[in-house]
Amino acid sequence: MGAEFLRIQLRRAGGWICESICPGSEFSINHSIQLRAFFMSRKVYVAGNLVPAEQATVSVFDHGLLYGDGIFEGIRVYGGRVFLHREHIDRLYESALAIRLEIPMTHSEMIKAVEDTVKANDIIDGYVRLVVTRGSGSLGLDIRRTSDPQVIIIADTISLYPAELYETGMRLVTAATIRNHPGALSPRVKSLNYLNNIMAKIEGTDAGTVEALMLNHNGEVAECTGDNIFIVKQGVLKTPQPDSGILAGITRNAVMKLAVAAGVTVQECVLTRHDIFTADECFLTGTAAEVIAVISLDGRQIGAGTPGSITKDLLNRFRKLTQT
Ligand code: PXG
Repeated sequence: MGAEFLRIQLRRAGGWICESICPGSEFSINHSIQLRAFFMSRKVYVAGNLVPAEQATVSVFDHGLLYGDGIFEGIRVYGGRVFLHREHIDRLYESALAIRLEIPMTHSEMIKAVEDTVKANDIIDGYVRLVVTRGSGSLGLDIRRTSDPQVIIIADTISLYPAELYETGMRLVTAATIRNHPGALSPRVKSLNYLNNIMAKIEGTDAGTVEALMLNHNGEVAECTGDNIFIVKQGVLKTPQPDSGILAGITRNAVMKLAVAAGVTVQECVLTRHDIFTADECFLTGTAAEVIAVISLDGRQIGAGTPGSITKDLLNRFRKLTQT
């Protein structure tokens, strides 16, 4: 749906009914209420200013759009506080360094801009999407012919995995699509090109799961499409090392620290599908997911087929951390 079309719909007199979408129907009314709520209340940070969402635009010549040339962060807000803010901003700047993108703001300016955006949108519990694009340029790859990297900050509510999955645990399948080879584009860069993960996510969706496991170029376990993976075997917590071709997740790091504090041994090591099949417990971590149990992989039940005790304990500890 084009922005101009949305604008016309939203400006229509007579109570915001999107007649041309589906005249007078419940869908039309609900849809228009949602659109109005989004556009009327949201303020988006773009080009150094907080502007109404409908005015938040970037050029079609921006290389973020033309080539996926840029980086992003997904950050949670709990109780009005930006969670692990410094860690996310540090990772953003590391991604920028890796792709030779100069962010036109300092770390502290970025932190303030995120906080201002959260406040302007009255977000108490929600989500921040922070995007930095290469900026607009010519129809060619040369970064020297681009200018004005764009910093975009969107603060919104968050959509999580269905609540019952936190009780039951989720099923997982392995995607045929492998994770990007670290020698091509390092998965440690949270780049605007997520097609690798999206292709794997489609495979999960086709198989009826909400996530999919991705292996690396060596056939070892890497991570899921938007979450890191852990197993528990004989009381030891294990997770693939960053070099195995994964995003070094901020939640992953926080959970490893919580585990150590709880007296659990943590190992970063090579894991295969066999290790997952034969684990006592398995769970995923991510900004959106927090900590969520996995109860089967490719039709093989993991452990007792229910969320394990260490998984549940770490979820509790993590939730406490988000509230402190
Ligand atoms: N691996 C990948 C490939 C991810 O994209 C994680 C692991 C977990 O990292 P964090 O730092 O979040 O613990 C991610 C994060 C989204 C969305 O909107 C995706 C992520 C985070 C937030 C939102 O799809 N992925």
